[in-house]
This record gives sequence, C-alpha cells and structure tokens, in this order.
Amino acid sequence: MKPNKEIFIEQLPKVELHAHINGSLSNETLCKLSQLKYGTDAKHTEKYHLLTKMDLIDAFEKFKYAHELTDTPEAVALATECVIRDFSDDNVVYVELRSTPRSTMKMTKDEYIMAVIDTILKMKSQLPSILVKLIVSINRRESIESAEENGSLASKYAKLHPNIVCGVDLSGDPASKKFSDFEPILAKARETGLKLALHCGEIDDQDEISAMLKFGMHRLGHGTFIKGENEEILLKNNEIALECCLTSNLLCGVVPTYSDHHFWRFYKNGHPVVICTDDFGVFSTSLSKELQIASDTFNLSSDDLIKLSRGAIDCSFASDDEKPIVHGKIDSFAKDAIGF
Ligand code: 6MZ
Repeated sequence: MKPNKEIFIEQLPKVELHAHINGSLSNETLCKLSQLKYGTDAKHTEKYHLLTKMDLIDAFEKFKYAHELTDTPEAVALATECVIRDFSDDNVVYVELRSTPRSTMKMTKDEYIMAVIDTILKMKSQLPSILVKLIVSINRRESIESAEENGSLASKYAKLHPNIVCGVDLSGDPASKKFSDFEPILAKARETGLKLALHCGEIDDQDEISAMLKFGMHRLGHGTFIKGENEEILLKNNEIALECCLTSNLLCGVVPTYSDHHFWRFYKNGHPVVICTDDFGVFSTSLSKELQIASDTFNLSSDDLIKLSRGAIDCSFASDDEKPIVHGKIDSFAKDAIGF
C-alpha cells in the first residue's frame, strides 16, 4: 500500500509553472512521435533520458532528440496534447507550458506556435479540469534576429489569444549569449504587457545575475548560483518568485544533493518559491515526485504542501478571474484532506 503522504501529494491539486514542452515527453509520447515520423516501430528512446548525474551540456544534448521528432505541426500538436494529458493525470490543475517556436523544413515558427495554441484550445473541452497557458521561449543559442522573431510572435499571439499566451521566457544554454544581448527584446515584450519568466543564475556569473535582477522580471527560473549580495537583493524583492527544479538541478550536477538545494534557503526566509519539474521526460520525474522529494528532504507537512500549491497560483500568470477558480479547487481538497 502507498504511504498516506504519497496519496495526499498525488491527489493534491497542483500548479506547474516551469515546464518546457520538448523536455516533458514521456516514453509513451516519444514512441507515438517516432511512429508519427517514421511510420514503423518506435525507435529506442534512451538518448532522451538523463539517467545519472551529468552536466548542463549533456542535458542540452537531450533536446536535439526531441526536436528531431517534433519537426512538423502535427508532431508539435501531438507532443503538446500528450504533455497536457500527463500533467492532468498527475492532478495538475494549472500549467504554464513554455516552448521555443522553431522553423524546420516542414514548418514555420508561426505554424509551430499555432499548433501549440490550437492544441491548448482543443484540450480545453477534452480536459476541462486543467487550465493551460503558454509562455513563448527565447533560446540563448539562437541569433538575435531569431530571438526578435520569437519576441514578436509572443506579442502577436498574446493579442490574438490573450487567455493563453501570457509571457516570455529566456532559456537555453546559459553559457552561450549574454543576457544583455536579449535585454531590448525582453524589455519590448514587457512593454506590450507580457510577463517575464527568465532563467537566471544557472551558472556562476554574478555580474549577469546582478544585471538581470536590476532589469527585473516576474519570476526567476532556477537561480542556482544566486549568492551573496545578489541573494540579498532577491530576498528583499519579494515580488520575484523563484522557480525551483530539484531533480533537474541534481541530475545536471549543479547541486550536489537534494538537501543542498537552494530551495530551502529561500523557502525558510519566506520568499515566494514554486516547485517545478523543468523537463519531466528528460529527468524522469513528475510534479508529485518533486513535491514528495521536497517534503521528504525538508520535512514539509501536508499543510506546507497545500500552502506551496496556493503560493504557486499566486505567482502564476493566471488572470484575476482564473486565480480564484484554482484556489477554490485547492480549498475544497484541503477541507476534505483533514484526515491525511
Ligand atoms: C535552460 C532549458 C532547460 O522549448 O523546445 N530548456 N533551458 N535550462 C534548462 N534546464 C535544464 N531545460 C529546457 O523545450 C526544450 C528547450 O527548453 C530549454 C532549451 O532551450 C531546450 O532546447 P522547447 O519546447
């Protein structure tokens, strides 16, 4: 029999704010995508999973495999649908997916983003219990021209689908281009009303972290190497929530053990912190597993976990009409969960 805490976490209405679509493909999804592309037996998928501790460079290699499979609008739609279903199966009631519009021989960036949005719309009627939003990613490895295109696409589709497209993300290999190269694009996106959820401090570059904190953002992804003065600045600014991805950071070798994870430093100081999966396919995890790890490592009670879910929706880019709906689901679960 499963321990009570595990059942509790599985049933808890959860909120996911940091999930890259092409990092969130389960084995089953990879098989379906292989079949769609090659029409025969699925290819093996070991190349995609990060099974033991490696480094960030190895992690970035993994996405190439997913990108090979999601090179048409049909494949992007199938991937998006499967990711939404998997989150819903884990009782995630609100998810902000993020993805980098990509052009291939068979697809334009517009077609990519439309495939994601159309799927989110389709899933609204099929899975009404999960509310799905989209954050458009800019990959640091791309040219500035390509990043500008993604910024413009984010603004264009936010106007067309204001209930879905809610923000812009800066992600990709943190050791490639500098934040300052993308600053004008991100500033423009913010001016058009888009929210910013930026990867920051994934490597130890205190000058860049300081520049990013000065620029500001709505949420900060990872923040693994935020230290000293920069840590004090972030802690003083309670407006910038931290997205923590425990297993991702462990397997990418940027934190030595779960108990060393910076989640705890920020959490115990009362800073808004959200537990996220990052790439549940690559890191073979789920939001329930991440919450279980947080609970076991940092001795979090059921009440703490409910508060984390409530805090996450407060930090989300959901509208003022949507937030109370998600809070309502958490409240009714909390009422029934007294026995846990
Ligand atoms: C930085 C990451 C990431 O956009 O094709 N991505 N960027 N740090 C991470 N932590 C390990 N995990 C994923 O999803 C895959 C893309 O998301 C970004 C990378 O740019 C990767 O190519 P999409 O859906």
